[in-house]
Amino acid sequence: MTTQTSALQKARATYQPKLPKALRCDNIMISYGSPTEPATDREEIRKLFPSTYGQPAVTIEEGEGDLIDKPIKVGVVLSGGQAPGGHNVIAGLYDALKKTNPESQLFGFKKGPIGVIKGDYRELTSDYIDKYRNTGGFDMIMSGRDKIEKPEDLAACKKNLESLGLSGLVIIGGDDSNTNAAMLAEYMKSNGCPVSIVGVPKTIDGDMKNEQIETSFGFDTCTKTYSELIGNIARDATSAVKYWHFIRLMGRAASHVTLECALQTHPNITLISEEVSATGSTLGRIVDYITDVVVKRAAQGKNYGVLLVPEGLVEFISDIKIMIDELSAVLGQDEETLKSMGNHEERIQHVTKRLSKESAEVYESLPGAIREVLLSRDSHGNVPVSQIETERLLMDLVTERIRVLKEEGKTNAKFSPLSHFFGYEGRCAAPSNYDADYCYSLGFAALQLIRAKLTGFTVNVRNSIKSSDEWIAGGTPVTMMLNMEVRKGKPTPVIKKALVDIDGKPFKQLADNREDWALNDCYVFPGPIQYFGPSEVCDSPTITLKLEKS
Ligand code: FBP
Repeated sequence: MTTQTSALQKARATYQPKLPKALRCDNIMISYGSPTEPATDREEIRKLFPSTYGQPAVTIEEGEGDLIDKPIKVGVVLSGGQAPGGHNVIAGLYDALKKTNPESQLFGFKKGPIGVIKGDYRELTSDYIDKYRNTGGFDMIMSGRDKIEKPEDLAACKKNLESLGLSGLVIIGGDDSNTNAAMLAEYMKSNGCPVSIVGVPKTIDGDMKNEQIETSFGFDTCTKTYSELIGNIARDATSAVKYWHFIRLMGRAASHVTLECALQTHPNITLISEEVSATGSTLGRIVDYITDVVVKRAAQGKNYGVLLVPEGLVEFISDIKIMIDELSAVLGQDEETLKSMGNHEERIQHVTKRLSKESAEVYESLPGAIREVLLSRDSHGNVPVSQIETERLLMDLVTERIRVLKEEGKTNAKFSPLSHFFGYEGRCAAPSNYDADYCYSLGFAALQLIRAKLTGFTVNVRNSIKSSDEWIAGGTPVTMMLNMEVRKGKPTPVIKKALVDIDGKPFKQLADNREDWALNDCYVFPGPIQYFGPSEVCDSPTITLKLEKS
């Protein structure tokens, strides 16, 4: 395949990402903190991770350390959904490896964790990596959602990592993939295999964050990409003055993407799943709220507007959530029976009978297409919410509500809604300067954890809203971030997702302004990501991160 290179890509290829000061030094050491524990479920997690439980958090500092500097071989794999900056993690890892010892080698496992299980890899050389520096996408080695879980998969990975002679494997993934990294680390260590397994926090959803991990990479670029599009749509809305735009945004469970886009663009209505859950809102109440804003704007002569809805909303609506939990248990228990059924109708009938009366009613009230999607789970047990057209469901319900109000003579609103879904459009965008720098630093730091023979860690870079001289890189033991959750009907260790904190500053900023944004046209049009130009335009992190760290 011949690929043409755009002028921007050529210019971008020469961009040298920034690194924390300690990582720019020739002498690097690891500083160890106190032993760590997870916030909850300690005993269960200790039992499941006897060899890697309780490790201290670490910081990478300038100084004389005893890190490995002989030639080593390291593997890398991309896991789960695409996120801008993945290629830069690999470039940072590669550059760190070559800086330490030019004879070291990097191998990329192809198509996600299945590549590690099958031993499908390629060596990543400078010629190959250079083509991908500062580009979006995961096409350098591709990604996949397979899970290294079954005993035979763990054994196959061990065999493949050992036969390649690897000192470390870097797993670039979200909460589920980093949990998987911890399971592999535990397996390797408890079987006397000294391969370091290090995770990198990736997901556009922005929900893998905590005290030590400031943000997951990709969140910055994708929210800026979606915000550009939302701004364009808001301009169209105020120009055509005839459409209501219902925009669904990616973010499987947490609403961070939607919240950040709202802070960047000031839409008329923003639904935040975590607030819906906290207030116990039903679908009916949500529809009432939207209808109220549509009617009030129409009374001012504004038959147009912009609404943002997170893709995970349905899972947070109280009655739907109970139904989905029951459904997950049935899907876990009756997996084989359901697989043997020929068509969806048969499956739908089977599960409906197994649900409680209330949940069966909720399930049956949903459109057929949504009922079908709710019957599938990805390899980690998640509902594939990106396939649920919540924006259309809301549009239909609001249309019906307005029809009734019109019949009753209570409004003369002209409601012409259009639907949009922004998800895949943002996941492979060329990384912003923030993501390019952050990712390169994460990759560079991951190598230092391997050189220190640490395993079962997720790499971190903190202080990232400051200048790179002030960034601090280190590692967080994965067991510290775990809790037990029911997945496919069974208690399972997983990294706790960071949902939107409705007492936090980013949500408060939305809550304080949304009445104004609802009725008055306060839209902001952020425009496209800028890679060259004044620092305040090109290097600014997300509003969420700035508010959280201010
Ligand atoms: P990760 O957590 O693996 O990064 O993926 C997140 C995500 O982009 C969600 O926002 C979205 O719901 C999902 O992936 C879509 O999954 P798929 O790529 O399998 O369609």
